[in-house]
Amino acid sequence: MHMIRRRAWEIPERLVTPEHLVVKRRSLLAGAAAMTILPSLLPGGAARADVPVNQAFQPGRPLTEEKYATTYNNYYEFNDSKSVWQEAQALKQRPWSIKLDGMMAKPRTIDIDDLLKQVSLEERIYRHRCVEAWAMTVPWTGFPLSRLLKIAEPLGSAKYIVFQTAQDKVMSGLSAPFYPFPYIEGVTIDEAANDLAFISTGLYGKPMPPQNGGPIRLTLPWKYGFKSAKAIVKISFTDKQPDTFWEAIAPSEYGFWANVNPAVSHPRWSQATERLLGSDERVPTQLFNGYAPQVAGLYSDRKNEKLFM
Ligand SMILES: Nc1nc2c(c(=O)[nH]1)N[C@H]1C(S)=C(S)[C@@H](COP(=O)(O)O)O[C@H]1N2
Ligand SMILES: [Mo]
Repeated sequence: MHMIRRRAWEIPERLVTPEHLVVKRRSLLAGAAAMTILPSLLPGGAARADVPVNQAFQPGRPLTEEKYATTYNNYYEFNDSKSVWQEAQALKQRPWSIKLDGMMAKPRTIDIDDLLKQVSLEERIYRHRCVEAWAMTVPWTGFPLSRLLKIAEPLGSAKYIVFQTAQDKVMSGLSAPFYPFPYIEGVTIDEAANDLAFISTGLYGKPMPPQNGGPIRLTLPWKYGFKSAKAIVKISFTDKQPDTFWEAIAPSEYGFWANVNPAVSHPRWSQATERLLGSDERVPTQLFNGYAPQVAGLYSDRKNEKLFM
């Protein structure tokens, strides 16, 4: 049978698989090959609208229910209340372009859909750990940040990649005093090249909801959540460590590295445990959010830096 594979964001909402089928399909595939192309499960034999699930990333925890992950959000451009999802619907997701600049041979602006034509999407289930000690486990659709590095072609002398979030008139929090918008985040080129570093354009098999950072955001699961900038409009390459949003606000509380570590307390609270969204269960926090085997090597030469705050 000829099967048409559509990309997640091209799917009309009515064709998206209901959540209970997605979960069932995942457990069916649990023992299958590392990357699996999914068969049709839609009624009427319609082509499945999905991307391959990368089975290399097993979260070891139940998925957070979608309704919690999409209604409890940090997005200070809107407000600081966690209840931004309704207001965020006003952020237009298309047209959307991303400016690439700084230390690169060909600075340019790319349309998001032109970028997405150059990548293969996959789904990965990652744990997410906010510095405030809540956590979730969700399926992201996207592509490795290393792929974006290849497309952008920074100069060999660039040491950092910097992400900047949109500033749109529908974001009512932008006028709040005190916060140094735009939201800027960055990592080293070595961190960006690590296979865990991900650019996400979807969540739960659907286009990324605006409140979760649609249409395109960063996903760095071994770092506290604030490193994962939402609604990216600019990506720059530089040889200087960038002044990041939260570090500028409170350097002793939210450092540049911000790697998860249960043994290093935030100045105002312990990081030893985390609260799972939905169940409110408290579970132990893990070093690098449980991703130490993949990322600890990135830091072997940086023992004297404040890697964990
Ligand atoms: N632009 C922008 N990106 C952001 C934030 C923000 O306020 N603005 N909050 C960060 C924080 S603190 C966390 S925990 C995650 C939350 O992502 P989620 O709402 O998808 O759970 O987004 C991060 N990215
Ligand atoms: Mo966070």
